[in-house]
Amino acid sequence: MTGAAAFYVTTPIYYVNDKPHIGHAYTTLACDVMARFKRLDGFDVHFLTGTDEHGQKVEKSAETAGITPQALADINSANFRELARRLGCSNDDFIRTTEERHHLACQALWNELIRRDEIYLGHYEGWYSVRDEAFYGEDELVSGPGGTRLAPTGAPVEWVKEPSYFFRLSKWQQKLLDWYEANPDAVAPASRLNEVRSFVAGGLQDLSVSRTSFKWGIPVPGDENHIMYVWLDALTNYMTAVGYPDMKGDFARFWPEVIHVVGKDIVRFHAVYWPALLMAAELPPPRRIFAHGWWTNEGQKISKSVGNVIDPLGLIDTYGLDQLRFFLLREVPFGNDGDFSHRAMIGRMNSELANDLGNLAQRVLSMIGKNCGGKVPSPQAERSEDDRVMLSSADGLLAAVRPLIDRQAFNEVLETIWVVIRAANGYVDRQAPWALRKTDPARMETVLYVLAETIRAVATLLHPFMPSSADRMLDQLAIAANSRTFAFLGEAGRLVPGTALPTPQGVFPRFVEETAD
Ligand code: ME8
Repeated sequence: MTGAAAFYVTTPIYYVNDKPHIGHAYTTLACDVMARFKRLDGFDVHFLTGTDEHGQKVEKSAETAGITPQALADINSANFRELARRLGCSNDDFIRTTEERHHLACQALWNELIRRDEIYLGHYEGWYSVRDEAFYGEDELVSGPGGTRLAPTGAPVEWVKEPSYFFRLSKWQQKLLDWYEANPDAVAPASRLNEVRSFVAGGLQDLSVSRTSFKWGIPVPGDENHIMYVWLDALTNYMTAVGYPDMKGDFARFWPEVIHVVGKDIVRFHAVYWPALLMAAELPPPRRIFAHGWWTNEGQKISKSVGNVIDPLGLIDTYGLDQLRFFLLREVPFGNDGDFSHRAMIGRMNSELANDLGNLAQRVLSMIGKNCGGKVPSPQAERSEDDRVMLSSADGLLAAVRPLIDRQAFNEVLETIWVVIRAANGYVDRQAPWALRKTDPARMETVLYVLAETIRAVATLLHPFMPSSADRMLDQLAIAANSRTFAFLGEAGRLVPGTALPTPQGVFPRFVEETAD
């Protein structure tokens, strides 16, 4: 279409056995920030999220709830779709694995693997965890209470014995090791790459890819007693959504320029099984898989049984959407584990949003309102060293943050922007434009112009993280809706002196905790 470079970003598709929580919101938000950033940077973007609706786990949950798996899937899929909307996500598509387009894609991939003799019929006997929807080797199990056996994740396992189709995963061991070697950025962060690499180097068994002991899934073409292993089904969604098995159109446009963002719990499926399946079908593996860390709640593992699941919608109601988006990506380096606490949330809101950014915008814009007749100030041609340093650090932001976004270093992007915000507050204090008003009004206009330009750069680059707050800041600078992309940063989109500005309004109020009387 446009000739712009393609960028495809995906979230995991979430199981519909449960309601969405903060962990799901986190992954989806991170992908939204990337999608928005790349769109503003001129890329041809496709952003996908959705739901994983098949498998034994969903079948069992539906049974417990006394409804059909399809009914359970309909209810919970709608919850995940609504979550993405409430999070302000800009996803281009929302896939459900119960859709016809997905059945077609899975069956096409299956047939292709059969045709290439990458799948064969055998017999599976071993351990399976329904909660993880994963097979485990004897040597991977850990002992649980009362001498029971558990999966390494702590999930219960059961002994399964049934006919099964197998994917020749073992055959791809060296090819995978070669792929990691040749593409050192394909699996990130490095700690996850090492984990995956040593798993593969330790030897791979063929992977059981069909089940006969339950029904809720996509039938194996030509052998309908079997349904496809839910992970084979689920992983294929990333191709379904760009039109596979049609290899022209969106597939040609976006594949393999894709980054799969996942939690660290499912890195093996994405960084071992998925590239092997693709290579076996002679399709290129994804460009990158990034596995982020795990959130705990006030220091405790989040779990339904503990009853400490955090509802992201409740957090939006309490703190505001942009505040939540900011906090989650600011608080911990993406890739590390993080702890959610109300104290930390309020701390970030008050120090960084209200004090640093809110105050900067508020005091600069209200000085412009009062002292420049509510118009963009007119700078003098002559600039001091302090002016030049300030403006060039604002102008240099895009180049500084681009490589950080490409490494999914969201907290570093925000820190880089905050360095400029803090510098701008220091510049205001040093230049004291309120004093210049009397002594040197022309100089005051220059200082306020430099600051207005700095706010423009900061708001434009914060847009992917906090879209509506950034828009409100850009509204206050009277910047046209179509002049807010990164192409307008710096000289290309300088504010025009004399442009009338609306009355300034605070964007980031302090959060005041209600005290119990
Ligand atoms: O695994 N902290 O779905 P799922 C951070 N259907 N992220 C968390 C989290 C936490 N405490 N809890 C969940 C599945 N997540 C499969 C995926 S993809 C082809 C199939 C996030 O509903 C994180 O992204 O169990 C994790 O990988 C995902 O939710 C698991 O979602």
